[in-house]
Amino acid sequence: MAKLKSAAVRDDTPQPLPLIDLYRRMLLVRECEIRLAERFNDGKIPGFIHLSIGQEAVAVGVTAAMRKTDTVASTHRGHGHGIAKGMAPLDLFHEISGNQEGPCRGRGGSLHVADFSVGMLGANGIVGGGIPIAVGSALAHARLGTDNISGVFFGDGALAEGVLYESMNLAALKRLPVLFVCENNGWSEFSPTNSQYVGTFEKLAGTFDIPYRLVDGNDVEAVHAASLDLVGQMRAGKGPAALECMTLRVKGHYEGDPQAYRKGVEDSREATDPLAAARKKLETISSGPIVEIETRVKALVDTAAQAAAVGTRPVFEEASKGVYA
Ligand SMILES: Cc1ncc(C[n+]2csc(CCOP(=O)(O)OP(=O)(O)O)c2C)c(N)n1
Ligand SMILES: [Mg+2]
Repeated sequence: MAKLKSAAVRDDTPQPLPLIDLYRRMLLVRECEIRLAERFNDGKIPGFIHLSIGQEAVAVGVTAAMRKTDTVASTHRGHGHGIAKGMAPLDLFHEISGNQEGPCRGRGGSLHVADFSVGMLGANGIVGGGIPIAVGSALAHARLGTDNISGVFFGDGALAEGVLYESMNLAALKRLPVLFVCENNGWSEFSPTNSQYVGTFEKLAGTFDIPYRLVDGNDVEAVHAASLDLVGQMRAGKGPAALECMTLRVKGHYEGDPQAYRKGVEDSREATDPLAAARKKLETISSGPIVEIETRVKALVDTAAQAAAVGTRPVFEEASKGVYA
């Protein structure tokens, strides 16, 4: 691999972010998704949406350890990853509404929303589909001689996908700066993941000699601290790393999922709301800034949702424009 450029610390290299800022970012994700659910239930959004409510600490804790020029690839549950990586709520809403103003001109929608301007390489409708994309992006970072890194979010359902193994192998072999982030919520669509996968992510990482960390995925500070640590090592040229975040999918697999399969099933996860937990901790310091932040975030999301509601609808004649290069 190309040698990294000299290790002078760039001034956009993330430092530990205070809890209040992490809370603001989680709230932005949560408010955007609450608004998306409302619009979906009003029939205003084409296709399906998969919400990450309850899992915000993973998206925020990880991306807060990244620069704008670092890249992330995502999953079918990708809105939070995009917002946390720096997408503007208005851009997200336009894209998911299928509007021309979206960063993919409305062609990506919820399942393939991408915004390269902030390093969001895309949500992905294929389980595990983002993983090799992140490895390719890490290869590009290395070939260009930068110390940018690449991250990929995937669910525990992707642990049963062969593409993960090939990607981890290649990243380890070439010492590529990829952070493999498993969002372990115990569910793979409508089935408990333990009915589909016999191993563990820890053992898998060990197979490829990839350093592995396990964190409480509902504790944003824990996710952030572990991510800063691993990303720092990756920037120093130490190759890929693996982070497993234990979390809870609060809602159904998709918005509107009746969840009959979940009835009477004891969820193995504690129902800890990452936002409530962060807020409780912040309140012990001072409650003034919290309320101010909540008011500002809600106003921002409201304004964005209203603007996207009157966005430009696609024109049929242009359907194939921008699709072929
Ligand atoms: C290759 C592939 N197989 C099956 C599906 C159908 N499918 C959609 S989501 C999902 C499970 C996802 O579980 P996980 O990866 O843990 O993510 P979570 O939904 O829990 O966030 C499946 C099997 C798919 N989209 N792609
Ligand atoms: Mg899952």
